[in-house]
Amino acid sequence: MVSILIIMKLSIVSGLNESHTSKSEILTKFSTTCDFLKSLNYDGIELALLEPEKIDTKKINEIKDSFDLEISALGTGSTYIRFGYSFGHHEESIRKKAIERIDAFINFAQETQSKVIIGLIRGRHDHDNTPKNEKLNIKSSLKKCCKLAEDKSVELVFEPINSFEIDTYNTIAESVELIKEIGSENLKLLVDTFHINLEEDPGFVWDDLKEIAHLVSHLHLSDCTRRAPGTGHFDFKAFLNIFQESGYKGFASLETIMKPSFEEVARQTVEYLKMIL
Ligand code: LER
Ligand code: MN
Repeated sequence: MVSILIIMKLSIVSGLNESHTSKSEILTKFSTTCDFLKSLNYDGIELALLEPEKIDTKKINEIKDSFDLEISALGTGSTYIRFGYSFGHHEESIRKKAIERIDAFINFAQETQSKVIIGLIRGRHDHDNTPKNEKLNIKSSLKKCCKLAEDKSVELVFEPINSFEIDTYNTIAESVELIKEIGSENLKLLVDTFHINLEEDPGFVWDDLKEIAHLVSHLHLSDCTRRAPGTGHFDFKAFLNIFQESGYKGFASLETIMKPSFEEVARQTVEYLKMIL
């Protein structure tokens, strides 16, 4: 099947509200969302989850396969936002919880042929920690997660996130250095246009992206306003062409404020990307 974008596969982030609804409601929501995305010729769906173990992966696979869709990646940031568990926390018990939660995501990813995003789960500087120690904790937690991912042949994708949201690994360069230092085949990079716009030097970013494109295995798209592509000034044509030219095989996944609605963002973005590509 040819992707709607021709140059790469497209997905969009959606939740399933699995912590607060029944198993059957989760599946209904997934099925309805897949049906809608298929009608727009999307190639996949990125799931932002909190408790993946509550979801029946066998049924999820049946549904996604019936629509010929992939689960492009799993967002894990709610683990930090809702539970407060993080890789960098000064308490070992909290770091252990964060790693256990990532293990649950790795299991889900293994069963559904997906990838696990490592973003906000790094956590923020806390009063009882030093920035140096926090980074050491993040590295050691990440190494443990890489081992879990290697054992299950799942890829982790590490996301540089802007410094308004998180205190460590805000830039692509710092993240690439970390990925190289850890040296796991199962640890790759995720680049998000929203964070690029805030953190990267506009004079060098296109050349820098060309240099690291081979390390990238997932992309997040949103404009500089965090709304749908085309609502701001980010150059999506230049960005996506860099990856296409580098032989990128992964997804470009829409991660925006879903206003005026999820459906409108999904629709408008397809129209916009088709127009510029
Ligand atoms: C997660 O993918 C991300 O981009 C963060 O900015 C979420 O707040
Ligand atoms: Mn992102």
